[in-house]
Amino acid sequence: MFDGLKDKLSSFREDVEESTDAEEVPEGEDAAADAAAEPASDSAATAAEADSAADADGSSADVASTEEEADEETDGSTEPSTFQRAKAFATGRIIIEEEDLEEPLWDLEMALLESDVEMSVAEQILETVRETMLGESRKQVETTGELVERALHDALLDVIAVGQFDFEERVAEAEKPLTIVFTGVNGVGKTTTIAKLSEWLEDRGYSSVLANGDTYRAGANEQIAEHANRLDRELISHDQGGDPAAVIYDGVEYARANDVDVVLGDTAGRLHTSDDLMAQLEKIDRVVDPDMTLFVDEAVAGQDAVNRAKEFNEAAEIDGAVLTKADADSSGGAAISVAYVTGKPILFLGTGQGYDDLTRFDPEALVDSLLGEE
Ligand SMILES: Nc1nc2c(ncn2[C@@H]2O[C@H](COP(=O)(O)OP(=O)(O)OP(=O)(O)O)[C@@H](O)[C@H]2O)c(=O)[nH]1
Ligand SMILES: [Mg+2]
Repeated sequence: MFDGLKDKLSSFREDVEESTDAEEVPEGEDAAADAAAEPASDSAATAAEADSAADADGSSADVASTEEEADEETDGSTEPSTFQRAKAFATGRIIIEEEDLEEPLWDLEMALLESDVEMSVAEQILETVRETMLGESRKQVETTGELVERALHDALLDVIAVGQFDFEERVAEAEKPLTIVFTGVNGVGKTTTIAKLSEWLEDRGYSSVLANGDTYRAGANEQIAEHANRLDRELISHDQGGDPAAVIYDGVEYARANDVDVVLGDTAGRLHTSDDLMAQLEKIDRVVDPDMTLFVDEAVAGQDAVNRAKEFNEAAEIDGAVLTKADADSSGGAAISVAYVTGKPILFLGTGQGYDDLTRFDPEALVDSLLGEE
């Protein structure tokens, strides 16, 4: 999952390390040359100065004076503390200039865009990375690699975690029945997600009923009935051509009468531009007033999925999103962008065709995996 993006983020880390290393060597040599050229009464001290300047990042004067103090303090003692701390400070000290970042940041932006990260999201990530790296560049004893890692971690988490809430807690606290309606374009995995979520709820002790608001597509009743049979769930459906709002309403009535916790309302695939079908969604909203409307799309659709999430949210407000087929997605662009662009969280990832292939979306875990070693 998201392997392409993982590789690109790891190249960014290498790029920054390389470009700052390249910076440090000539600066160190310059400083050493300067130090050597200085008139000095004690040539040994000058050599030490030059050495430590070459080790560090060009700030020869500071380092040398710290080292001299340190030498005095450590004389006759096994305590390495001050000198070693000073040395760690000198070598761990990172000065990252804007120009060191220019090229790696440009490459990072290209990599994000190639991975289908939405433009405004990529820009936001870049801004956070730049601010973190320049603003705190003088932080002690942190290697360039660690600094890049932290900058990327914070930048990604900032955009990915927008609007996150704990879905399970929301279900636990909601007045029952809780009604959830699923929307999205054709074939993205709405019906499959409903079946998976019904199983997910069952595993956590919540009963659910399926209501087939897809009265549009031929074969939709049969398809969802197969899931209901396999999972042994009740299905409420009307004939093809019926009113989807009426079906979901009946689902809610059934749940009330039978103490069922959650109503999962399916709908036909539609484009946000199909006026008739969008009017149906409005009617569902009016008649049923669902507690949650979840937008479903495929992670593999990348930028298209991001645009559709935005358009659906504008046409008929959503509360969250489910990204399916994440198992087949290497770009990760939709997973990174949807929450930032819509202001609504991704709640689940579909990770396969089995009923158990539904994973709670955890922004922190996603960032860790994107920045992971393997
Ligand atoms: N690999 C993979 N396939 C999935 C996933 N979710 C759904 N699918 C497959 O995607 C196809 C379409 O799924 P459906 O659930 O029928 O999609 P839909 O949105 O209900 O489609 P319409 O009702 O026609 O709009 C099926 O073959 C599913 O098995 C997923 O997370 N991973
Ligand atoms: Mg369907």
